[in-house]
Amino acid sequence: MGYSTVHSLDEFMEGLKRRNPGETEYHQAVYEVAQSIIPYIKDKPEYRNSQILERLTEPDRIISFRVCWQDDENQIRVNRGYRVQHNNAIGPYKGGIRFHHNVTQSILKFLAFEQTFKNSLTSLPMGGGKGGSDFNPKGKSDSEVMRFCQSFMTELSRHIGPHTDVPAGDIGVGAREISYMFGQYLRIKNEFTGVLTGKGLAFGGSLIRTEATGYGCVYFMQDMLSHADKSMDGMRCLVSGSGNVAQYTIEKIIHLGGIPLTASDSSGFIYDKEGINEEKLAFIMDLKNNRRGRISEYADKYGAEFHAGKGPWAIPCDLAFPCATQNEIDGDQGAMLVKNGCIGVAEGANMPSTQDAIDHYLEAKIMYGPSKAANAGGVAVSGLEMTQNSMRLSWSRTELDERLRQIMMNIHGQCVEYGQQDGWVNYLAGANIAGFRKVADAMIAYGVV
Ligand code: NDP
Ligand code: 2IT
Repeated sequence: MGYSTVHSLDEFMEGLKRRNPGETEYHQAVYEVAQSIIPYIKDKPEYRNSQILERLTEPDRIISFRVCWQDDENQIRVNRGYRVQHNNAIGPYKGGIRFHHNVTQSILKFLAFEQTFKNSLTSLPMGGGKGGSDFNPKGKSDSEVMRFCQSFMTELSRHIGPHTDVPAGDIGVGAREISYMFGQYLRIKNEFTGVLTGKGLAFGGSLIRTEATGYGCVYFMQDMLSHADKSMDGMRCLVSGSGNVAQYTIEKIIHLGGIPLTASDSSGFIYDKEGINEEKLAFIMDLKNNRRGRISEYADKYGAEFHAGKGPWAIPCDLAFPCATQNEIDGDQGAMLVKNGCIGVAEGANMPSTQDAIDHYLEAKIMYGPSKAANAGGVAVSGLEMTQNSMRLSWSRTELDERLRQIMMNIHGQCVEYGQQDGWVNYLAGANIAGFRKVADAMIAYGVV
């Protein structure tokens, strides 16, 4: 059924679910966007008549492939690799690669879909894509990770390129994995190009990329607060995760005078009533980045509380920064945050709040910075890495941090422009509409493609 004949969100979602059976995360991500876009395009025939929402919810292509590798016991292992190339209307496909045992096509489709709107919000010329594998890096040796990455890139290299598709990191893919993949791409193609971002500084990487997602997320919160005549000073902050995004979120909260109280991993969370300071953060960074240890060690070392198996969302706070994974805040936890007085949520992770949790934030009219706006700093600096690679030069740390700051401010401005609703800002609607417009306008200009 064409959208021009569809009248409601429910009808649209029914068709989407029929076309994408069982892909619950993808349904959730599309619903979250469609709830803003369907009312927006209601009286705009240029969008409605071009079936724009149906075209935007059908990925350009999905590549799925076998990844064979040998473990340290010489056993042959088989995983599945993917690249979802969602939309390249405004630039080459761009988005991370995730290695996690729970990766499915549905999860990568939701991430690639979200990435399209996020990348549009950065105002840089990047389309949306995402890739990954159900490979579980936990407990694997460096050699095993290297052999997996080489095998994964052997196939992926056929489908990417600096003008086609430029992957980067995500959960389970950091500096080590990007280096192994970039090295393999070089061997196969004999071309030194900016085909991946998040590279090491010695081979085309950009300063500030490592920090960018976390810093950007706190900058976005700072902008929401200042729009409401408030500041980060003394704010009690809950952070989840303890990987790349969480670490630099905590660092920037400390720099701006906030008090980070928690960090987590998939086994549970630590609650440090004194606040995580620079020294304790250095411990987390060493624990996670060099020793690949568990967050419970923090509790042993600093005498903080450790709570097994759940997120920190029941701890009273002023601000929340979910930085671990999708659906980590359910409806009850979202309600708990609001009840305990939380005034702002900035999402470092992608889709960390369920729709029920979002409904609680919107009903209470707290400042809710959705992931496609709040965590866009990472991909924005990836875009700047692409620019530097094309020019074959490197910008300074100060210059890059200033550009990141400007980009986050610009995203905040776009959200306010399109999300202003009698007396408050619906940042979710603002981000969805602003991200949508640029991609949709490009697609319509291309005709029927
Ligand atoms: P990392 O792999 O560095 O860290 C992930 C963290 O989240 C770890 O602490 C991990 O714990 C925890 N985690 C992962 N899966 C789960 C789970 N199912 N349940 C509970 N905890 C979990 O990844 P990043 O920090 O890079 O990514 C975190 C989030 O930020 C993701 O949603 C990602 O998509 C998003 N993001 C990342 C960007 C980037 O530039 N890296 C950019 C924009 C968004 P454990 O070690 O126990 O698995
Ligand atoms: O979700 C994301 O925006 C990322 N994982 C970063 C993507 C990128 O290309 O830098």
